[in-house]
Amino acid sequence: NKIIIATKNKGKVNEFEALLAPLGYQVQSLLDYPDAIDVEETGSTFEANAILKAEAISKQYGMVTIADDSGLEVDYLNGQPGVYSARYAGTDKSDQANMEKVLKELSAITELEKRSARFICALALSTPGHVVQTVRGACEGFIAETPTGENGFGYDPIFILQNSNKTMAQLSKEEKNKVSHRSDALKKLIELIS
Ligand code: ITT
Repeated sequence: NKIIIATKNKGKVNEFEALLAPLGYQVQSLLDYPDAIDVEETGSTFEANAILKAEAISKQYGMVTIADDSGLEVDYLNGQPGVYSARYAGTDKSDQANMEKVLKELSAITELEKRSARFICALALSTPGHVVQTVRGACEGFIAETPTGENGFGYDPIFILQNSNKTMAQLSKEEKNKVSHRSDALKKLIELIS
């Protein structure tokens, strides 16, 4: 039961491994396939980009492939950074730089309610026969004023969970996997295929 996760993002790989291994899947990623083609994310939606990545990789290796396109939508920024979350501060910039840009753009907004945001995760499942299915998961919260916490990846240190006073980066791996946009989407995908 081998499955490729079409990502080079180690943070995503760790979460998929923790979620799928107990279900009996052997999880591989593009970190195991250095010759994988580099797919340009030209889509204007999370789903479109997930489909581009999943189809290309399932075609290249003839294997069942899941791709994850995800990001942060900030309401005050009209949904930005959205599909540009990975390259918000520039193509070669770090998670740190991306977070700093979001914090700077919200610096005038002091009320937490007005700093509402959500993480989105679209998953595309592509089988070699070329059937593609997509699902979407979400996780609601607010943008903190400063980064807090060491766990997770990406924008986790500035994302305060709804009904909580913790950032996503203050949750353990297990806690994040109970509430995240990624696990929400994956539950829907597993329901769809079982
Ligand atoms: P792949 O395309 O290889 O999967 P990527 O990191 O470029 O890797 P995306 O294009 O989907 O992935 O960009 C996702 C962006 O959203 C990136 O900046 C992540 O840090 C951020 N992100 C996604 N899921 C996240 C999570 O669970 N916690 C924090 N940030 C997250």
